Amino acid sequence: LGVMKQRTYAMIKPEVVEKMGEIFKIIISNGFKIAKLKMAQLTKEHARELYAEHEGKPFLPFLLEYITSGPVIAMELIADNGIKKWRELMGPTDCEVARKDAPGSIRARFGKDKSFNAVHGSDSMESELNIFFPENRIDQYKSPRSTATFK
Ligand code: DGI
Repeated sequence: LGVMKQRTYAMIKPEVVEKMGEIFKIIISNGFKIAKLKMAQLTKEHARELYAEHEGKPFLPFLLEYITSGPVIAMELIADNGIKKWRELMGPTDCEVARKDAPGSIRARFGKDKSFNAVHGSDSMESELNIFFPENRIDQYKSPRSTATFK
C-alpha cells in the first residue's frame, strides 16, 4: 500500500520565532515541503479556536496568554504521513521528557518545559489550517521549477 502525502498544520511558537532559520532547516531536511507560510499574531478568539479541545483545563488561560503574546510562524507542511511525522519530529509535549526520550526532536532542542514547548502540530486532519489559511487547497502546492528550465 502506498504512503499518502498528507498536509498538517505546524506552528513555531512566539518564544522561538527568532530561531526560525534553524527550525526551517530541520523541517526541510526531514523531507517536509513548506507549502504555506505566514507570520502573524493570533487573537484570543483564534487561540481559543486552536485550543478548543482544552476548554476548561486549568492551563488554558496561561496557554492563550502565551500563544497570543507575540507573532508566531504558521505553516502548512506536506509529507508522507505528514501529521504523525511532524508530531514525531516535534517530540513529546513536555520538553524535559523530550530531552530524555527523543533528544533529537525539536522540543528537546528548542523548548523549555511543558508550557514553553517551541512548536505546535495538529493531531488530526481537522480545521486548524483554516485558521491561518482560509483559502486552503492542497493542490495549490507545486514543486519549484529546476533552474535549467528557465530561458
Ligand atoms: O499536541 P501537543 O502540543 O503536544 O499537546 P496538547 O494538544 O495535549 O496540548 C496543547 C498545548 O497545551 C501543549 O503544547 C502545551 C499545553 N499543555 C498541555 N498540557 C499541559 C500544557 N501546559 C501546561 N502548563 N500543563 C499541562 O499539563
